[in-house]
Amino acid sequence: MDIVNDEFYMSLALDLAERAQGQTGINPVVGCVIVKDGALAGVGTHLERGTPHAEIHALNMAGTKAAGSTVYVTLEPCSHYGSTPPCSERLIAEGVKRVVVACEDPNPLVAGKGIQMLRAAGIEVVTGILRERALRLNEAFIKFITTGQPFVTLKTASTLDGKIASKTGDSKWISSEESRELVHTLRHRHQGIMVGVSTVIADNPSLTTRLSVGGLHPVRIIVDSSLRMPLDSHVVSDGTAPTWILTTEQADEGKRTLLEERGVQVIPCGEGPRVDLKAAIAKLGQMGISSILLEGGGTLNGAMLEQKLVDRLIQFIAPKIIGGYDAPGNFMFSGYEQMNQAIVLTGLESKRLGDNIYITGIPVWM
Ligand code: AOF
Ligand code: ZN
Repeated sequence: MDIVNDEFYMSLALDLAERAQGQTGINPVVGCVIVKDGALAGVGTHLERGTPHAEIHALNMAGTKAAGSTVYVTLEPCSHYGSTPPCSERLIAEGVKRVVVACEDPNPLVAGKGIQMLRAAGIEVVTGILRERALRLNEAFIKFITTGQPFVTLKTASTLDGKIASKTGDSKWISSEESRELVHTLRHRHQGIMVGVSTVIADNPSLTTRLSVGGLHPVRIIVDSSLRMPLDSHVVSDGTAPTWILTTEQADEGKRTLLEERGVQVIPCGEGPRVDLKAAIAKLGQMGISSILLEGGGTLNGAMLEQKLVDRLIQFIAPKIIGGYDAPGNFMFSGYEQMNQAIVLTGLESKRLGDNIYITGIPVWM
């Protein structure tokens, strides 16, 4: 890569932040690069909630070279006392000359105050360098810190005719190996993974992250209105990751006790007969889940879409046609009458993964 302008160092800071995606909990991912006299002097990334921010690691590495340096940081330096003292204060104390910021911090405790503090101390501050990439990287944090609600990514894999299984229920495999690998990266990067109990009954999935380099398991969140969860399913019995069941006030007390005895957390959401999905999502936010990977089936996907609870959609499309009038589709709901009522996606991105097409976009909710 050629050194042309500020983007050269900011893209490194963004790479550092990107590699930590999934490990900072409800905190943002942030990267920082310090440049002194035209050479790298320090790098840092925020690793885990409750531990030092990116700027602190980079400043510690730069040592006395911090004075008079340019600091590249992917998120506005903080101005508040949280688990750690404000990064802006430290940058001022170190005597840095210039701070280049990709995007502002939407946290109401910061929201421009960090930049103000730096400018008031006579530091030159430039903002908006690679801003779009920085915003995309922290889309879940941005939603969570401003609304208290988790960011929901709906992920699905279907044939060209929109089926997620054959008419007999066979689904192994629709998508390519490359697509299935990417799913594990997505699991690592989300705090929760959500499916319906029908998926557990049909496939007995473990819903864990399996990457050659290891990875973090999301909390397994199962929507199960009438506690049909089999006690011998992997998610109940394998102890690999926490399992939470979303159910209703009508749920059978005896079955609830059996699940709780096995370490499963049972969370009533609404009177019933079905789980109140809006209430469930709000509750998951209160429980500290800031991002959810929704892996369907079709009925849960459809219900989540119908209730406008999806923030991003990712679909893998395989060049296969399976047919079947009753074969399940990826979005099952009663549907709209007019094409102008259709759910529309913006910000489309696509690429090929093996012989699959990966497509992602953001549903526009009106
Ligand atoms: C930065 N650099 O690397 C991060 C920032 O709980 P605390 O004390 O870690 O504070 C978390 C808040 O600090 C978080 O919501 C966001 O506003 C900011 N995160 N800021 O300057 C960093 N991780
Ligand atoms: Zn900070």
